[in-house]
Amino acid sequence: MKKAFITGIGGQDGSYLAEYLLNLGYEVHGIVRRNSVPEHQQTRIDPIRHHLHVSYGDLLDISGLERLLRLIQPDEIYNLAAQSHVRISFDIPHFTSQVNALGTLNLLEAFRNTCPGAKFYQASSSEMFGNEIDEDGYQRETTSFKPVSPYGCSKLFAYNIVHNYRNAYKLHATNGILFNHESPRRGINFVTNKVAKGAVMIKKGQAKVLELGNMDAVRDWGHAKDYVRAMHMIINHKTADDFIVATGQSHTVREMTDHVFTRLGMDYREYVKQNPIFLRPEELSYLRGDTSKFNSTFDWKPEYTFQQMMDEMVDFWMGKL
Ligand code: NAP
Ligand code: F7E
Repeated sequence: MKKAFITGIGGQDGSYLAEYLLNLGYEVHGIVRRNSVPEHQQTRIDPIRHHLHVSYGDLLDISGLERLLRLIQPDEIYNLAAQSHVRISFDIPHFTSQVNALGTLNLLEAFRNTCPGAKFYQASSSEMFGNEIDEDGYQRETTSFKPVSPYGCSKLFAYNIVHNYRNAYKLHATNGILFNHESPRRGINFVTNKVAKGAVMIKKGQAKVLELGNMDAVRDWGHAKDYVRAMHMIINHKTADDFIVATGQSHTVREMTDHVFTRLGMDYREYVKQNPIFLRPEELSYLRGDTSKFNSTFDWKPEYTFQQMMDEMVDFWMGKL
């Protein structure tokens, strides 16, 4: 039985990945942070909690990471933990950098010192590209990185240190450069789930308006469930490498909002207002990923279209609220 160790197991991706690996027959371990309100912290993994081995841990606590990895001796390590909200990274840049950058270094050190034969996956991000776009309108593995947020800068450090550890210490350390991916499990302060929940609240008479930031931003949105399958493929590739995972199709925030409100029989222009509080000091305007390298290496097809994914989120809130 293979053993996996997942940081961020209680997050959107961590919960889907844990389910996916359990179904493949893995023994799945993970860490969650100590929280003063523990009853809400593990809701995404509650249904599978009794199949998992969950310990308290923190990317900032290297001694705890070393102790766990020495004990577990995992075959695969997935580093999904992060302060993952881009706008909030402008409010807490030091913390974001410590967790996302130095936290990754801590985990790499623990990996190198305790179980160097394992494989390592780093949750890298399209946010590292900033506003760099190739002439044909896509970002790919060769596009240069010019991040425009503390989050993007912290993720670029992590991406680079993974390369460094791969080359310097001959470790199987990989980067998945994932574009935005969503689901009903997405935090509700990310734009897709905020719009899905907000529109359903208006439909049900529980709210009157929805306040958003920049509706002209363009994103390449896929489904988290599809993307965790990609993570497993990347970490198990015969050589450690870096891959873009995206859909290759992009939409504006406005188009996404229009789709959600139209599905609920409403016109978004009657309910959506801009509030500058949701604008960013520097914005990443446009993302569209070229997955040629990934698709020519792996047999991967997304199960969800953009529309199906948004509809699933709307249906989730219709049932829940
Ligand atoms: P998420 O829902 O925010 O989950 C992040 C998880 O990390 C949470 O469970 C969080 O726990 C945990 N965490 C935060 N700080 C930690 C620390 N210091 N030590 C241990 N755990 C910590 O994010 P996600 O959407 O699943 O994304 C997973 C990873 O992929 C992240 O690294 C993210 O930056 C990256 N990524 C995401 C996307 C995307 O579109 N979703 C795209 C590219 C890359 P708490 O609940 O205690 O905060
Ligand atoms: O914003 C705009 C906002 O916060 C998407 C993370 O998973 O993907 C995610 O980062 C767009 C931006 O995601 C609101 O300005 C408008 O242009 O949903 P988001 P993100 O910043 O793209 C990357 C790949 C990651 O790696 C990150 O971890 O939507 N937008 N109005 C808004 N965004 C939010 N959050 N709230 C609004 O009201």
